[in-house]
Amino acid sequence: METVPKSMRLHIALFGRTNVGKSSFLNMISGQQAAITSPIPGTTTDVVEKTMELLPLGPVVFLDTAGIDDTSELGAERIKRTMRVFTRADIVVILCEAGVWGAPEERILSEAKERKIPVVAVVGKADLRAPDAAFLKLLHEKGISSVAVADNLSPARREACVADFKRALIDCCPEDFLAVPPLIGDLLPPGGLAALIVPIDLEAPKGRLILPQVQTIRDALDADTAALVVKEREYPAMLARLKTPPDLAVCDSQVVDKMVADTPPEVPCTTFSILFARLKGDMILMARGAAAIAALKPTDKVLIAEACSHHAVSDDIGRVKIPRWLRRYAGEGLQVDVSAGRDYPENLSEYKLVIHCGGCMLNRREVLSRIQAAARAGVPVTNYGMCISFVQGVLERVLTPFPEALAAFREARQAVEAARR
Ligand SMILES: Nc1nc2c(ncn2[C@@H]2O[C@H](COP(=O)(O)OP(=O)(O)OP(=O)(O)O)[C@@H](O)[C@H]2O)c(=O)[nH]1
Ligand code: SF4
Ligand SMILES: [Mg+2]
Repeated sequence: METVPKSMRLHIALFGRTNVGKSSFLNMISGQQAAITSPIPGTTTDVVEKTMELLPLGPVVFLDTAGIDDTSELGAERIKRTMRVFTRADIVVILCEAGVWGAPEERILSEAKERKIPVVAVVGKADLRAPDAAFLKLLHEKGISSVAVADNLSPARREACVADFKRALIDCCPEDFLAVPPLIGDLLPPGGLAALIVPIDLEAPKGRLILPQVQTIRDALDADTAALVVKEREYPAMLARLKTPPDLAVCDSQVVDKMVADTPPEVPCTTFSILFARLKGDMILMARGAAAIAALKPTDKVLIAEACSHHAVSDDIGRVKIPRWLRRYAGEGLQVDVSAGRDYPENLSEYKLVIHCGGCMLNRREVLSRIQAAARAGVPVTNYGMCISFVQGVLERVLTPFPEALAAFREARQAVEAARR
């Protein structure tokens, strides 16, 4: 289970005051010394991640954070890092002590509420002071289910505590973790065939396929269908060999123009990027966002947001190719900024468009959180794949398997054209 990518795990974030017992709780749940604990407040100084299999929930990752009330010299920076964890939390756990509920707990609760993240309270150090009826009532009134724990329980009591905690997690676990949205299986008839067109270029890792391609193959197999994997050069010859055409063709966005040219018009086709926009993000919003490319002016600013700082190659897609295509489309003066890794700018309002990468290293909530940040600032957002398909003039063709997204794109495109007249 250690091989499950982090992005597919339920992210459970532990928040609370310094010294409240966050790291001790993580160690108790994992049955390991995953994080350092000590009586000195401010022991955890940065986010500690612990992946594990939490049955029956499945693969999860716990995020232990620095105390939210850290007043030390470096406290402000630590709190900033802690607050950033909200962007990738699927469930927020507030660690507190019985009878102690004040500004730090309210801050965590309001941050979670604003982001619509479910909350569970863990009342720690229950051996020193168990939560009384008044405290439990307070939590109940706030709509938070709670579990009382201590770090020195007998194995049987510990088991019972862990079971209570799991039940609380399952009760509030976001729907998409219990029923993961489809990737490709629903687009194929039973026993159907998908042609997956995968370029093997300089950016392709040596000796293996990349995660989105592997996940797509696996999803096709899970749906009792077949996947034919082929490079773009061999694709036409492979099509000619088939007795009946594939039920769906899917390609890497970089060869989308060639795929569309080679695919018979009656065969639906799309890109990996669009499949993942549906799985991870808001496909309709991103389809709408792609129309904003048509409105770009040479003096505008665009943000390219890469979710990880992978090693950039000379003809990098995000840093070189997309800016080149966009400038060709909108004018050479177009300013293109790139953000990489977790440093997603807080102020997005100066941008006319955000173009996000596929986000394969992010979980669904973090992708949605980034999309929402742009939407909140009134900035259209799309992704690499939709942007490339747009500038190549084939976005409508690759959106046809998704009528709602296609309609959203057409509507936004018409609005741009109308505004121009
Ligand atoms: N008696 C008792 N002590 C506990 C319990 N849980 C934690 N402690 C003690 O409380 C102190 C702080 O525990 P940590 O787990 O390091 O607390 P933390 O919230 O991670 O603290 P920071 O990382 O500094 O923010 C340690 O001395 C622990 O041994 C508990 O259930 N009962
Ligand atoms: S799609 Fe985004 S998260 Fe995935 S490798 Fe590329 S930059 Fe990183
Ligand atoms: Mg700690």
